[in-house]
This record gives sequence, structure tokens and C-alpha cells, in this order.
Amino acid sequence: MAQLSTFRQALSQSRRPLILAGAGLSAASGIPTFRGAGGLWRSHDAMSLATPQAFRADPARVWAFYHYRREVCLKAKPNGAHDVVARLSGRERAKEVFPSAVDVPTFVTQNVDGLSIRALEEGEKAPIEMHGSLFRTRCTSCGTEKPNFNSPVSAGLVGTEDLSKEYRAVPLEDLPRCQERSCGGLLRPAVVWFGESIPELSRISQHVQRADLVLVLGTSSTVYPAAGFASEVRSRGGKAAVFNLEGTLGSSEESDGDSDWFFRGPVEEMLPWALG
Ligand code: BV8
Ligand code: ZN
Repeated sequence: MAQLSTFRQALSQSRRPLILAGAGLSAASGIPTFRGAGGLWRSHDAMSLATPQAFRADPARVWAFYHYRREVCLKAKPNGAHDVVARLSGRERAKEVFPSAVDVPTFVTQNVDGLSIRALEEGEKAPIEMHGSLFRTRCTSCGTEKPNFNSPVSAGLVGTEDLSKEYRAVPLEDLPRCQERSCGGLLRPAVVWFGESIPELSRISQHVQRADLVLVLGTSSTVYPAAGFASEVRSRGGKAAVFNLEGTLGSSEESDGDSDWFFRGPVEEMLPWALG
């Protein structure tokens, strides 16, 4: 069909491909997406908990939310879509799919679940985790930021991940605390909350400005600034291919409002098929 052949032609001609992913990339791993039913935790809208204000007001509730998500993600496994993108981050497969590219594609993920990193094999370039990671913490006192895969992230939180149980507020001193020297400060998840700036934005923007093709994988494109990247690539004459279960406004089979190709369906099936 027309769109497949023109898409494959664009793959072969692209010199600077960019890959952008959202929660749809991890859906097949059983990670609830943000919008729709997945966006709720104990009847709270995830968006209302992912803010500095929520953490200041009730750190115990926000930590229970993140502890729950850490435990879900630690039990989850990368799915086929993560694997396809991880292979594209390695020289050999990147050369097959993007023969004209100057380097392996830059991969920017909005996801904080760490699954794209767990899918990597030797020699494959790690993604830019533009919204941070559930598995990094930052001390609110001394600022130390480091990887943290502890399960549980603090003994006090054990049991709060069981949604069948009544919510229990964990005392402040039993929340994750800094272990640096004698700091003991309250830790926070090193994710980017709504209203917080994106630490890697200038690095990402350089790639967006130079990209001639962007593959947009499983994102509702509702969270900025990531939501604006595809139209930015197109405004400079680049092309965008959207892989999503559903279209955005004005989408049809062949393309949705703001893309040159629109592959409707599960990205874990559509992406390997479209790449050939
Ligand atoms: C900032 C970490 C400025 C936390 C997240 C304009 C410009 C700048 C900012 C704004 C702006 N307008 C509004 C804002 C504010 C805000 C924003 O965008 N609000 C929205 C709600 C309107 N943006 C910000 O606050 C950003 N900060 O710009 O700061 C600034 C500058 C200087 C100084 C101070 C401030 C920060 C945003 C980061 C928020 N943090 N995550 C956490 O996770 O707990 S975002 C969060 O949503 C997740 O990371 C998630 O990835 C992300 C986006 O959602 P999606 O990934 O798209 O997931 P969603 O569920 O929505 O969609 C899933 C899609 O997959 C669906 O389309 C579905 O159809 C599809 N799908 C499902 N299954 C599959 C599938 N597709 C294919 N296959 C499948 N199997
Ligand atoms: Zn500290």
C-alpha cells in the first residue's frame, strides 16, 4: 500500500532519524498508560499526584503512588516494541533500516518505567529519558541524585502497593531517606513533574531541530514540550510517522492530522511490520 512504500523510502533516505515514545510503547508490558483507566490510582488522577505541590502537601501519598508504580514496573518485562527500538539503537540494525543516517537514531522516551533501558543489549545507545525515571531518586536536602532499584524503596511503604487494602499514610520518617553521609533528607522520585522544567531539553531540542524524520510511538501527544516535537520536525520540512492504537483528531487510515504516515494498531505489531 502506498503509505508503506513511501514510508520505507523515507527510512532509506533519512540522514537524521529521531524516535519519540510514550506510554503506549510499554502498554504490552502491562504498564497502565497515563490517560484512560491507567491514569487513575486509588481514584486519584495520576496527573494530580505528579506535581511538586502534591509532594509538598502530602509526600506520603505521592510516595505510595510511586512505590506502587516502581513495584509494577520491576515485575514487568520489556515487550517486542522495546526490543525493536533497542535494536535500532545499535549500529548494525540502524544501518539496515537507516542506510543514509549519519549515526544511530536519537531515541527520546517520555516513559519513566525504565523498560527501554532494560531492553538494551551490548553496544546499543541508551534513550534520553526526558521525564526522568522511577528508578532514580533525588534528595530534597543535599540534592544527591542516584539510581535506586530498592524494592521496597523504603520499609515503611511495604503493603501500600496493595490497592485492595485501605490507604495508610506512612509517617515522614519512614519514607525514603537520603543515605549520603549523615544527611537523612527526604528523597523524591527523580522524575519531571508537571510544572517542572525538562533538564535535558536543550540537548533534545538540538536533535529535534536537525531531525528529518521522526517516528512517534504510542503517545497521546498531550504533554508538552514532547507533544510539539513532531510538528516542529515537520515545520522544518521533515516527516513524521505516527504509530498509535487510535488517531488524533482528523485522522484517517492513511494519516492523522499532524503526520505524514499513520500506522493504526499496537506499536509492538505495527512497528516491526512497517520497518520490514
Ligand atoms: C514544562 C513524569 C515548563 C511523572 C510526566 C506548553 C509548553 C510547556 C509546558 C506546557 C505547555 N502546555 C502545558 C504545559 C504544562 C505541562 C503539560 O504539558 N500539561 C499537559 C497536561 C497539558 N507540561 C509540563 O509541565 C512539562 N514541563 O514544560 O515546564 C517550564 C519551563 C521552565 C520552568 C518551569 C517549567 C513537564 C511535563 C512532564 C510531566 N511528567 N511524567 C510521572 O510519570 O509520574 S508526563 C507523563 O505523561 C508520562 O511521562 C507519560 O509518558 C506522559 C505523556 O503521556 P503519554 O506517554 O502520551 O501517555 P498517554 O497515556 O497520554 O497516551 C498513551 C498513548 O498510547 C495513547 O495515545 C494510546 O492510544 C496509545 N497506546 C496505548 N497502547 C498502545 C498505544 N499505541 C500503540 N500501541 C499500543 N499497544
Ligand atoms: Zn541528602
